[in-house]
Amino acid sequence: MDRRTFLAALGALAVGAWRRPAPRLPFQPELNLAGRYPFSLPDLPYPYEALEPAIDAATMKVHHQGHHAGYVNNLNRALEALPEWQSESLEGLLTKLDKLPAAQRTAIRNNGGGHWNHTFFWPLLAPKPQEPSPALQKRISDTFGSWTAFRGQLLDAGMRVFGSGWVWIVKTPNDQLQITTTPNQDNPLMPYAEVQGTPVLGIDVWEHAYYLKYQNRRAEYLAAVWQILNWQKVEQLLG
Ligand code: MN3
Repeated sequence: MDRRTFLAALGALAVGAWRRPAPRLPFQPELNLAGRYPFSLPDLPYPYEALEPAIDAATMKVHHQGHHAGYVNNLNRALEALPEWQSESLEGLLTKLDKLPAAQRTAIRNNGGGHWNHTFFWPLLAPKPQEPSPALQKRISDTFGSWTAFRGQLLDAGMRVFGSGWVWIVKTPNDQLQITTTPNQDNPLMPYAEVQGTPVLGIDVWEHAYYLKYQNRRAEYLAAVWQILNWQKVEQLLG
């Protein structure tokens, strides 16, 4: 090896050692909703009664102050034991769940998912009914056949969730829109999700989201939620 080849090889080695590859993720979520540890309960973007009659004030209050607050507290408790993970964003934690210590993984999956999902959900509901813009209607119709077909597919998917879970519209890493569902507090950011990607719409279909007003009538709840979806927010998330 002559001196020039040797120096080039040495240089390559040094560059290789210096540029440590970043951990590989399935995708980079284009959202940073919830900040970092210690996480806190965000205010609702409207008063508890603002979504009546579709969703009653009593349901909104217990859902926010009871359920959502519980996820935040339990998430913080799980992270107390993991100082090396406390600087991660919530999206970072959820996309890397499989890298977390097994002892805290389930708590962070359930409660981190719960905090993220509800923080995402609240602004997707609008106190004043909204018409989707022509551009959004076209984008949705191009993917799902028509606006009416899309409504049918979304609400059917919500009805088919067995037990507790969520129905989503996801923008996949290759920019396709897809309807998908997750059990419990899982979401499409997680490595366990059937369809991974950036959510642009999510609807809570846990009984706690509707039982006080609708009891077991999930179809009525979903039809009411459809009336108050914040299409401007969806369009903004679609980018
Ligand atoms: Mn909920």
